[in-house]
Amino acid sequence: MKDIGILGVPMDLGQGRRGVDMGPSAMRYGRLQEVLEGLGHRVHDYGDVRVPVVESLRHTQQEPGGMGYLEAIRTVCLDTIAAIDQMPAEVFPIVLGGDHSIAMGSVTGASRGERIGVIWVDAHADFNTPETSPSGNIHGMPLAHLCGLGDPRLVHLGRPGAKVRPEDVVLIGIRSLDPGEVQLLRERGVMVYTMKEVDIQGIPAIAQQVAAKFKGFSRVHVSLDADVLDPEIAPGVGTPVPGGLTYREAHLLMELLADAKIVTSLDMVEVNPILDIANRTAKIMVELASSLLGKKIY
Ligand code: 5AB
Ligand code: MN
Ligand code: MN
Ligand code: MN
Repeated sequence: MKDIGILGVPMDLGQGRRGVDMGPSAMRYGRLQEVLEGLGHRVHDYGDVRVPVVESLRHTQQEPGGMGYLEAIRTVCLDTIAAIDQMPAEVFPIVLGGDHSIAMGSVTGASRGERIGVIWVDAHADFNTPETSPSGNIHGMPLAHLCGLGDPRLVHLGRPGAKVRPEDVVLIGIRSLDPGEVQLLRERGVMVYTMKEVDIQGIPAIAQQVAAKFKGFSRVHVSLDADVLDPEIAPGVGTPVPGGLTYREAHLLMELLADAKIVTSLDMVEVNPILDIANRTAKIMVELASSLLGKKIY
């Protein structure tokens, strides 16, 4: 039994598509709290971090997405850190996005100032810096900034310096990388399981390597981007890429991570209900959270 804290961060400033700000509502509507309580956990919902409405910021920039929203994103991430700090230290935070730029706040908050392992489950590596980014969208940059690369205003969030060591990061499900990301990931020695690796090795072997890597870590965070799933089963995302995890691969990964008992925090991001079909994507995310948090069928 765990104490779980749910926190919504309805952020849509890190990319150009409206609708991802409704992700927290969609996952709550998908009965996240009830499902986790059904597993025997104690769950408290801490509500949402306030995110400025994009129309209210239009004076800073015309185009949606992009670096013009950096200050606003920075403030939301700082508020996310503060909200997690309000949770007792033993609480397992589940942070609901919003686009993936929220992870600069959620991972920093969840680390509680300690060394933290990060399992980034995503079609993308989100390892761009403002210099390498082809789009300028900050949701493609959070992992690089957590590792200390990029714009200092996003690197030194909350406390100075990088929050994550590149060697403490594992990427799973990757199938879309920009050239600058490939170079940075290689340079920094980040462990990358592309979809090719998922196909060749299978989820069990990958989960076993991940569990071995993070054995003994006091903090391990899973950052789950809905677009890691195949768009056929999870259409409600802004940046779909074909050839993603199947329903069972995603569940098996969560089930094996649950068995390994290493994970101490989670975020679920990039669910866009406007692009979804009858809340299917949010529902799958809720089910995946339940697998990660110990759902047993037998
Ligand atoms: B997501 C792209 N690499 O930087 C970029 O959904 C896509 O949080 C980023 O993983 C996708 O714009 C960000 C082309
Ligand atoms: Mn992402
Ligand atoms: Mn993604
Ligand atoms: Mn996306």
